[in-house]
Amino acid sequence: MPQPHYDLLVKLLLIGDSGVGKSCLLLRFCDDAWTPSFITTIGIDFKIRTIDVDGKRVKLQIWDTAGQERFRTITTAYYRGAMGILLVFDVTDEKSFADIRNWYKDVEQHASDGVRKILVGNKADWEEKRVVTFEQGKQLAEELGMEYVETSAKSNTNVDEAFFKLAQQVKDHLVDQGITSNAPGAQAGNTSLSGISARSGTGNKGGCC
Ligand SMILES: Nc1nc2c(ncn2[C@@H]2O[C@H](COP(=O)(O)OP(=O)(O)OP(=O)(O)O)[C@@H](O)[C@H]2O)c(=O)[nH]1
Ligand SMILES: [Mg+2]
Repeated sequence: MPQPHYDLLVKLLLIGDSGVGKSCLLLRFCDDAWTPSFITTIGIDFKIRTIDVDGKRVKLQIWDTAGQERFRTITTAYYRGAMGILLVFDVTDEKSFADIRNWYKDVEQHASDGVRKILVGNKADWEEKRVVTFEQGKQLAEELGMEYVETSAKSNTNVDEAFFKLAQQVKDHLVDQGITSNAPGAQAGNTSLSGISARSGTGNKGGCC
């Protein structure tokens, strides 16, 4: 069997209200690209990027969900397989910030126990429209037991940091469980995390980078 080009496969999930910039964050992280046009995600999409974490090749399979309510049944089906979740709001949109509590409840209800989470306040470049302060974001993150990162997909600020921080947390958790590799051909019994499947899945659409 050919050797896989990674040590760990890590599945991440982007959730949050429609329009907060989830797809733009993923486009920036995987393709270093930006688009000002808003093409709402239909159902679910994914991209891939392999990064280095503490000398390990970590293949990130990042699922980008539709924020629109009408896709909720499809999107929540993907929570269970996620090892890390980015809860995203828009710092210029008060409602998207208030809705984080609902997204958090959805995570508690549908995601696996060992899942790692990070709160992301996006569109930090848009200072004149900002309605949520950094302190408010940080406070909510602390209350919900997460780290807080402010990003801008537009100006490419802290986008890598957000994904790297979460990947690091997931990797540390896997290593704590004694899982140093979950690539195909890794030792049997060394492939799952507290009910979180660490195996590769296939998307129904989407591209890779
Ligand atoms: N100023 C600014 N605009 C952004 C930023 N990120 C995204 N946008 C804009 O916000 C709009 C929505 O971005 P998307 O990434 O499509 O939003 P989404 O969260 O994926 O939305 P759904 O797919 O409907 O859930 C687009 O017009 C983007 O150009 C950012 O960092 N700064
Ligand atoms: Mg989208």
